[in-house]
Amino acid sequence: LSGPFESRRLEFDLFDCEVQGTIPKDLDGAFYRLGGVWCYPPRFPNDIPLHSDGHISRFRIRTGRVDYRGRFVRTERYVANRAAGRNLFGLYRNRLTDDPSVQHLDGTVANTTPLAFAGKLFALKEDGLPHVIDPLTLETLGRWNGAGRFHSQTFTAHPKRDPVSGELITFGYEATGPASRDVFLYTLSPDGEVKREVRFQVPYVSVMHDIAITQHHVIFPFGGYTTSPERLAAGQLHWCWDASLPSVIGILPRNGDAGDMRWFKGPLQCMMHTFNAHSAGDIVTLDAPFYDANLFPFVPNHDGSPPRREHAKGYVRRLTFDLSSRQDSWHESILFPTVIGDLGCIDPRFLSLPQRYCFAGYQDPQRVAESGILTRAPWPLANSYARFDLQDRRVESYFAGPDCSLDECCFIPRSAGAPEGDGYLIGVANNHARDRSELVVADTRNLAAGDIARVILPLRAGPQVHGTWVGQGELPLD
Ligand code: V55
Ligand code: FE
Repeated sequence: LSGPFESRRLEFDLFDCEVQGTIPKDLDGAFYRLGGVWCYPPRFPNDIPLHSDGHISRFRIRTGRVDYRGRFVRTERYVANRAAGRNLFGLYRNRLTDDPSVQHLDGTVANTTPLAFAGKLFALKEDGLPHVIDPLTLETLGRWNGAGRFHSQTFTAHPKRDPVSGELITFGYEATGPASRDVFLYTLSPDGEVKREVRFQVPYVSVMHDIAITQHHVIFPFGGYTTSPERLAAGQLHWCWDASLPSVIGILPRNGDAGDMRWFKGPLQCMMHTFNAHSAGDIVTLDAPFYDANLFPFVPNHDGSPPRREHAKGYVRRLTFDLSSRQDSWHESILFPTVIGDLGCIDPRFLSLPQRYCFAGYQDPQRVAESGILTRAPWPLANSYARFDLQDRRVESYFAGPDCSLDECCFIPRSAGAPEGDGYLIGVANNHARDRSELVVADTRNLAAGDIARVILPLRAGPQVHGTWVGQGELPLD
């Protein structure tokens, strides 16, 4: 990415940022964001953005005032590259393409999701173990392996916290090494101890980026992306897109073992993120923003032909599975005609339970002309956030204003006991005309009215793939 869409290698602190409008006085916590920046240029021109260096940032919000801080994650790769003054690491997840001097080091970039759990802050990336981050200074404290009880070599960027039990359901794929079919699933107790492990194998190796949980099941969707030991040995990119593969969704009872896994199959989609899921008897319902084709313009097709990003459209989809049937298919419907991106969220208090609302960023085609910069972007950037009401089938939306593209939104309940979806929607708007970042705060009671507050940085904030809100008391914030 270059020009208005490039990110910058900055680490900085800002206290008492300029605030336009009013931040609710009782909003007390921190918005953590994680993304990737190329600290040094890639070693090979065909390396992909998923391999850029992890950078974590936070907006600390309290009494209507905001401080910002951003830092690179000190991975082994970052430290080795800093010492060398160049990128010694080769293609994403192909260690055979690294400089031999670093092939024994941890190559993960820790660039995808910040997780607050069991009193700790983690930087996650699905090809390695979590990095523990100091929640105040954002220093990198080390890697986490569950006191030796987490045996997978990898840890997903999308673990799920059960709001009822407080447990974390997490997993690693390619758990025993690159291109392996092994997946290890874990349950962590609310205080962070590894309590349960289930090992199974997938029908084919694919990006298993996200899961969904219900009170009774864990759901594993994947499809299209694949790899092989042969690709790696040939010095190729880890991932390709093979349109001849099926979509696969595994469903495992939360108290089950590998033998209890049911594999469902369907026509190929690009199944990256999920919104939520719930179980009612034998019926499992999954809501997810799946795309109809490869969404990554940088992942080549299996036959070497270039990806065709324009074919990938995301929608709010509902998939239902009948576990009492012996069939291995599901029923699917598109709930709204709105084309969305797959970065979104739900009210976290309803994870694993029936939920009414889903939030997602999307590009409102009616307002693209207003935000002329978006027509020049390499893929459809969001200019709006939508709140989808799955019960009344209504959509409300927030528009970020001309010249702004939006990073992923994050929902904050108005209070602990507020109704579902009642609260604030926050996210970073990239103001391309002013070459700066603005944290926007909108009230879900009136998204169409625009934001109630905008936190103005004088330059661009650190990058974001995913973000998380951490309330006062969940982590030592000060
Ligand atoms: C995604 C992001 C990743 C990754 C795999 O958004 C999938 C999807 C930023 O890293 O490694
Ligand atoms: Fe993700």
